[in-house]
Amino acid sequence: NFEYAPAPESRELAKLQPSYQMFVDGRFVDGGGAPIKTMNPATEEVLAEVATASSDDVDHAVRAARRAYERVWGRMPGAERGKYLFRIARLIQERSRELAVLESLDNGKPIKESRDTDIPTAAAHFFHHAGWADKLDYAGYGPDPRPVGVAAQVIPWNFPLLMLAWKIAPALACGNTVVLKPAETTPLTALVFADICRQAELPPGVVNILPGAGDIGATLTAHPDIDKVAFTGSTEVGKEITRTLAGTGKKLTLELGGKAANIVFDDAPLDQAVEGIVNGIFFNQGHVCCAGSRLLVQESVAEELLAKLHTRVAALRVGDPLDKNTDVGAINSREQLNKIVELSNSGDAEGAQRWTSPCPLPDRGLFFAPTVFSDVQQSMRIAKEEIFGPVLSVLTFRTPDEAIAKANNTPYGLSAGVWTEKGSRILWAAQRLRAGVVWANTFNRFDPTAPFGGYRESGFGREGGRAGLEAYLDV
Ligand code: TXE
Repeated sequence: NFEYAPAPESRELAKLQPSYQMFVDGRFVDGGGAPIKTMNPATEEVLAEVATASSDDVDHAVRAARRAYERVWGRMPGAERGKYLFRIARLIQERSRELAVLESLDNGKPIKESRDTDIPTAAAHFFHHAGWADKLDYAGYGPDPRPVGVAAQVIPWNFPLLMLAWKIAPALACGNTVVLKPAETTPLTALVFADICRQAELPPGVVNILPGAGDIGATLTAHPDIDKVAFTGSTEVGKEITRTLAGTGKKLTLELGGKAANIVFDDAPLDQAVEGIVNGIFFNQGHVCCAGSRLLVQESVAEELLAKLHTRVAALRVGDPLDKNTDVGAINSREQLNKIVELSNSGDAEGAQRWTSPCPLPDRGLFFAPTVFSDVQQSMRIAKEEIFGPVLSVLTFRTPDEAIAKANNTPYGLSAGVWTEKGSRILWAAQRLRAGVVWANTFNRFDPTAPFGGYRESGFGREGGRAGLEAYLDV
């Protein structure tokens, strides 16, 4: 183990405030709920106190969003809305350093990921959707598509600003107004985003940000004056929201859990595949709905691949999220760490072979060493359940048909990866894999032009690109 203390200048770079208010109707206000303390998972120290909403605040925010929709935003010409979105995109870029440091402090993710992925991709989503705002007639959903109205959006803690961008950018481009609830452990960048909306002079009520726990998410999504609900989070809560909304006529899209297969065929370039496997499961500590958490490798190359994988994973640097050289940061919460520990222990109990990276870990904070389980059977919990941590389960197959059968043997259907030199095999596999996203010879690539979303218990609806607009339009 090694001693670890975060660099003191990080708080300045993140412009960290001792307390944060919520954002309703264009103003920062105190909430009626009990304030929550958000912490730095790398040290378990409190970062800031954050106001939370009460049920009355939810009602107030939904009314503000309704007024803004009816009086201003829903009637504004698309070209005008687009200008606001472009402005927001540029402000995210201008404040990217502050946002990246704040995201890494609040979430625990490595700074190189928040700097190179989360924040730039969030800006890219606003740029992309700014371009749609005056071209909705060309979206392919018929002439003169209308906005849906007021959207309730609930997001998780794994990509706090990026999930916000995936939700808010298309909603606003299509003329809807929103009330968004960030996750209770990562509310900070959403509140900086609120400040960006203020800086962009977005009309009051178009975007409202209400921090709070799950009960506020439930109150918000069930509010009678909400027209559309967009949720990213656990499959369990997704099912609960589906039951609550049944019969209400509200539009719903869900982006839930996954247990993606990353399939390596015997003709794959193995060194390249190793990089993709590592990125697939250790990116963002494995807190990724589309993480390549099941490695399916063809038997004839399994031994060679596993040896290469161990060497590569042993070289990953785990620790200080604000160190530019860190590859794997902190686990976001103690609750999540406990879940990872519990599921990993079930792997031992069910007879899988655990290999743990020999990397040193910081002496405090929430960390989990990169772990690879081999000899995994399909019946084991670590092959079936979403671990949402830096833990890879390795299974083998003999024939391509067996690979597809094993990959599809899951109630989820969000993503999959295929590693092969044969183009025809990529197309063959993509046709058969029941996954909303199939990556070929790469993994975890995100682009605002590409629709993202799942099948089955991974949810429904798409985010990104032309397909993502459908959720926010009435045709
Ligand atoms: O999710 P929750 P949690 C998976 C992952 C993880 C597990 C639990 O396996 O280990 O879920 O994570 C809000 N009505 N994913 O407990 O509870 C909540 O406040 C409305 C995969 O963090 O689903 C937060 O804002 N909202 C996933 C958001 O829902 C409710 C990302 C997500 O929290 C609510 C996160 C309710 N009844 C976890 N209850 C992915 N798809 O990437 C809670 N919330």
